[in-house]
Amino acid sequence: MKIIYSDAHQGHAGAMELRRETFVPMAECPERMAAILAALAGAGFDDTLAPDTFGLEEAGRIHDPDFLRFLETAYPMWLERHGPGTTAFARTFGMRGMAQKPRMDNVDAMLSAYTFDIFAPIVAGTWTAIRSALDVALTGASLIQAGAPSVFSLCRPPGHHASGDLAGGYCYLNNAAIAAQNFLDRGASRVAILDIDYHHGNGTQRIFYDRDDVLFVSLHGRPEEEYPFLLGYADETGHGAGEGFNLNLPMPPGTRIDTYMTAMETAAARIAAFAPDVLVLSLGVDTFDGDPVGGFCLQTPDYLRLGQAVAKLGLPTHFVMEGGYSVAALGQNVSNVLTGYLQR
Ligand code: SP5
Ligand code: ZN
Repeated sequence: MKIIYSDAHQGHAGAMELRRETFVPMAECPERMAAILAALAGAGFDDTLAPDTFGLEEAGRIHDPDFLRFLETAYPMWLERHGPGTTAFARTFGMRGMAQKPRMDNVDAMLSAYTFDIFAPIVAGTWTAIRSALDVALTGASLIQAGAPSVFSLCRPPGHHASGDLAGGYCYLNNAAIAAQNFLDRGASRVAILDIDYHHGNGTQRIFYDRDDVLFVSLHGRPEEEYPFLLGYADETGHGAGEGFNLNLPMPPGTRIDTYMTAMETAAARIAAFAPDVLVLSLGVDTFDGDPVGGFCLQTPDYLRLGQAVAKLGLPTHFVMEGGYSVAALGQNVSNVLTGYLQR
């Protein structure tokens, strides 16, 4: 399996996030990628490929043009307004009930309009990293389109919390959604996205909620107690033409592999019935027992079983990296998913 990867994410570093009452280095850090690459190399995955360079047209199929302009210009505008040595953040968020078009010359207004939480920090290298993750995702999609049975796009930053015009949850562009749309634009009729990150993929859900050409299935910590709190309930099943094409499988804190595999079987049955041309797998391993952000209890060998369950679907599979924050274990966990997949 080819691994698509670029070092160009590394400048998205030093970004801070709020934990309790202090700012701490963001859990979503560059060291995650080094840990994954090391574990993959150790497991014999040595077919690593640098991404091709794409423009923003493919991203524009999913994201709003002003939102893209915001991501590109936010940091230089922030520097000019607030000075160096700082992380750009929103101080307010959208206020329901009145139209709020941000002035595109006001970075604070843009941050307020185009981010939905306090987990979308922007530093000097953020835009370059966002662009590289886009290239990594689209290069993977091209390889599947050219006939590869499976590809791993090792994207950073992740994407599944981002929607058409909102960044949040460490996510800026929705890499998996852009890849899924790219498959459709290049001739696929139906694409399924299976999201196994610990958190609900609220961005991906929102992007495809009204559509029947993309099935979105998500396994995650239930929103009663887990981020993103407002979405991820089982009764969110799609809208209009998309009714029945969104499947949420929320699970309680402390979920272990037996419960998780039961949900995987439900997901697999729905995906098989949809009969997609291709599967995009939003791969988060923050379901791991020792993950500092997630709240499930999956063990490292369990990830082999997840990979095997994905392989059983028998579909061309585009793995797209999402979350996973236990730097000590996440490499082996990711590697186990891919190894389990190839074992079938
Ligand atoms: C892509 C992805 O995994 N984004 C996750 C964003 C979650 N941010 C919220 C962090 C909340 C931290 N709570 C710590 C709970 C400790 N169990
Ligand atoms: Zn997550």
